[in-house]
Formats: sequence, C-alpha cells, structure tokens
Amino acid sequence: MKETVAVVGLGYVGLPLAVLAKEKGYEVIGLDSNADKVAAVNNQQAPIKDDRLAADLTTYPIKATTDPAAVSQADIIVIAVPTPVTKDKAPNLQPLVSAVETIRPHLKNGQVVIVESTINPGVMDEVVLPLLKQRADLTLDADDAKNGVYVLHCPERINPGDPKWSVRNIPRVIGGYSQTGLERGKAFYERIIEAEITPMQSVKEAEACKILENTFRDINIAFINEMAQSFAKLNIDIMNVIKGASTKPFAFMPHYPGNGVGGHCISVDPYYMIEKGRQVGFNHQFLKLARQINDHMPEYTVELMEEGLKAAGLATSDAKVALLGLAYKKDIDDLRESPALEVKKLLEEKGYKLNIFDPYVPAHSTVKSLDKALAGAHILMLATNHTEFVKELTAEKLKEAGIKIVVDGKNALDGEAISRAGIPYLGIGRKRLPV
Ligand code: SAJ
Repeated sequence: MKETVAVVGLGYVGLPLAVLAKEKGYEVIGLDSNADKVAAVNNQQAPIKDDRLAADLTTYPIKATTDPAAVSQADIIVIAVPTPVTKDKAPNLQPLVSAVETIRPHLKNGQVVIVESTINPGVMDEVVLPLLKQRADLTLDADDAKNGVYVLHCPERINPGDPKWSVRNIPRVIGGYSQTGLERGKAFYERIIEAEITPMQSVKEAEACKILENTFRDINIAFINEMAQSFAKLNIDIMNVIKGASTKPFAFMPHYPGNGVGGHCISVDPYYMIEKGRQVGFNHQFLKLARQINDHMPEYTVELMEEGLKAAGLATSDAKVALLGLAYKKDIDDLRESPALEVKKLLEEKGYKLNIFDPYVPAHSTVKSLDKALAGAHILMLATNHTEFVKELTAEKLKEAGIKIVVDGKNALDGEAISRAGIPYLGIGRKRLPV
C-alpha cells in the first residue's frame, strides 16, 4: 500500500521535496496557506522561478490544498516553512508555530512528523513538542510512547539555483527522539534521496548541524570581506591572492568578497544562534561581528563608488546609475535580505537617479532591458552577478554606452579589459588599475 506524504509549506524547500517524493512512489499532498501558490501547483505551474521544478511538476503532478485536514491522510508529514528574522534581526518562529498549530487537530498517533525548517538547538524541545502536547490524546515518542507521533528534525539543505546539488542528491542529517522514529524517518529520506542520510545522536545535534554549516559560511564570508577592505588600502588585488592561496591543497577554503550577504539562510541563521546563546548566557561575539561586517558591505560598496566619482572628477548630483541586479545571488529571483536592495536604498537616499534592471525581478525593475539600463547612465553598479550580465557587459559595450565608472559588487566583470577601455573599474578588494 502506497504511503502518503504531506508537505506543509510549498516554497523553495517543500515543493522540490514534494515532487521528489511523488517521483519516488509516494502519494503526496501539498499544504500551503497561500491559495495562489496552491492553485499554481494544482495547475502544474511552479510558483517560484525554477525551470527544473516546473518540468518536474508536470511530470510528477501533486495535489495541493489550503485545508490542513488533509494531513490526517498522511503517514509522513514534513514541515518546511520559513524561519526568518524580524526587522530588528530577532528570530521569528511564528510561521513554524502556526504551521504546527494548524495541523495539530488533524494529527494521528502513528504518524511521523519531520521539521525541515532551519532552527537553532532547542526549538524542537522547547517549542514544537510543547505545541504538540497541547493535544492530550496525542502521545509522542519523545515521551517514550509506543506508536504515538514520531517527531524528527531533518534540516533542509537546498541551494537555490545550483545546477549540481539538488534535494535529490544532497546528503542529510536527521535527529529523532526514538530508535523507531529515527528508522522511519531515515527510511523515508533514503527512499527519495540518492545520498547518505546520517542519524545524529539527538534532535539538538541535528539542529546544531545546520546552524554550524551556515554560520561557518557567514563568518568565512565576513573574513574575506574584511581582508578585501584591508588589501584594497594596500592596493593588493584580493581575487589574485585568493587564487594564490587556493594553490594550497589543504586547510584553505576560498570564499569571495562582495557587496554583502543575502538570502534566507546565511544572513539569517546566525541570529538564531546568537539569540539562543544570549538566552543561555553565552555572548556570540564572533557571529555578531561577522554579521556586522557583512551587513556593512552595501555601504562600503556605495562609499567605493563615491570615492571613484570624486577621483574621476564626476559630479555626483547629476550622476545616473545603472543598478544591475536585485536578487541576492546569481540566476535566481529571490530578494530576501538581498544586499542589492540595501545598495538601492543607499543610492536613492543620496539622491542618485537609477535605472534598475534585474531580468529575474521585472516587477522591481524600472527599465525592461540591459540596454535601457545603460542608456544615459554614467555609473554601472553591478549588484548581482547574473550570468547574463557577466556575458553581456563587455568593455566595448560599456564604452559604447558612455559609462564613466564601473563598480563591480561581485567582482564578476573583466576589470582589466574595462580599465584598458579607459573606464575606471572598482571591484571589492581589487587593485586600482591604470586607465
Ligand atoms: N556570498 C559571498 N561570498 C561567498 C559566497 C556567498 O558574498 O563566497 C554571498 C552571496 O552573494 C549571497 C549570500 O552570500 O548574497 C548567500 O550565498 P550562498 O551561496 O550561501 O547562497 P544561499 O543563501 O542560497 O545558501 C545556500 C545554503 N544552503 C542551505 O542553507 C541548505 C548554504 O548553506 C549553502 O552553503 C549555500 O547555499 C551554498 O553552498 O551555495
């Protein structure tokens, strides 16, 4: 008899998982509070820009609904809702809390409930379990119940836009409260994912894995952002130095400087650990400093541009900026915590006129093409390294368009060629090239 999987939250994480479970032979129900998203999925349309997902949705169509009662038919329920931060960077567990509260009346003993959302150590024990226990007739394996609800945490590992790593081949870690629960959860993932599923010794360890992975990335990016600013003062090109350091075959892992760190993972997850640390009397000074350094990069980038304008003797008042890119990373449409939005805000506050173009974000673009963005602009501000931009923005094209200065927020363009064409090129941590 086919097992049924209910996926709660049909976003970047839940939808690819739901489609994969369908492909691997499960009956699948998608549950989302957003009726438009549910309608799109029921019409086999991907509500997020992801060509592969769009194709899979037509090949493996899933039923979606806004009705939480649907989870009562499921054997396995996966919760994949956002865990963002508030505007003052405090963890916001509300989407997770409301997802658990919404499905709670429809849960049955014997089901497996797996939380995939990224959370700090302690959230399962201190938030999710107490919510489930409010239904007196539910017994939990966390309370050594036999044949109760089996509760697990399997942190998502999605890398939006990555052609190589997807939900079907990324290894996972999983933590549970009982051997039976762990076995059932592990069997589910082993059936749908062609990669190692590693059981952790506790749910807390599984929560801690994801936090460690993503804070590791944030501090390493902050490290290289700091080195970029220091090397720039010494007129040393950090990209050459990273290349040189990468010839060391061990104990060095390259990260790259840029105009900031965006996305719903790396720029957010550290705040969950910082807050948990505070609650237990530990001050995460290193994680906080890394966040400060990364959050300063949009300002650093705009300062770099203004220094360049001064050096080139260009008046700032009537300077028009072609702001290219709004998404937080290349070739996707996601704006969450995007440094490009911070750069845009800073430029607008300083009174610059902007031609804004992101081919993945037409709704927030002010012009409809790259050429229109360059038309009449004096400054090129590359804020997202979309493949299309890197390909099209040759030195010749910039010269033709009359661009007077290039600020490359992702060190993605050919600075040498641009300088040779007589246009000052300013990258993040790049040496000043003679024009
Ligand atoms: N960034 C840098 N320098 C770098 C790498 C990234 O400035 O060397 C910036 C990017 O421009 C972007 C932000 O950091 O604004 C985040 O980039 P990201 O490549 O980490 O992309 P994300 O946010 O999609 O991170 C996902 C995460 N996956 C999960 O959380 C499961 C993250 O853990 C992965 O490490 C990351 O993909 C990845 O490796 O690409």
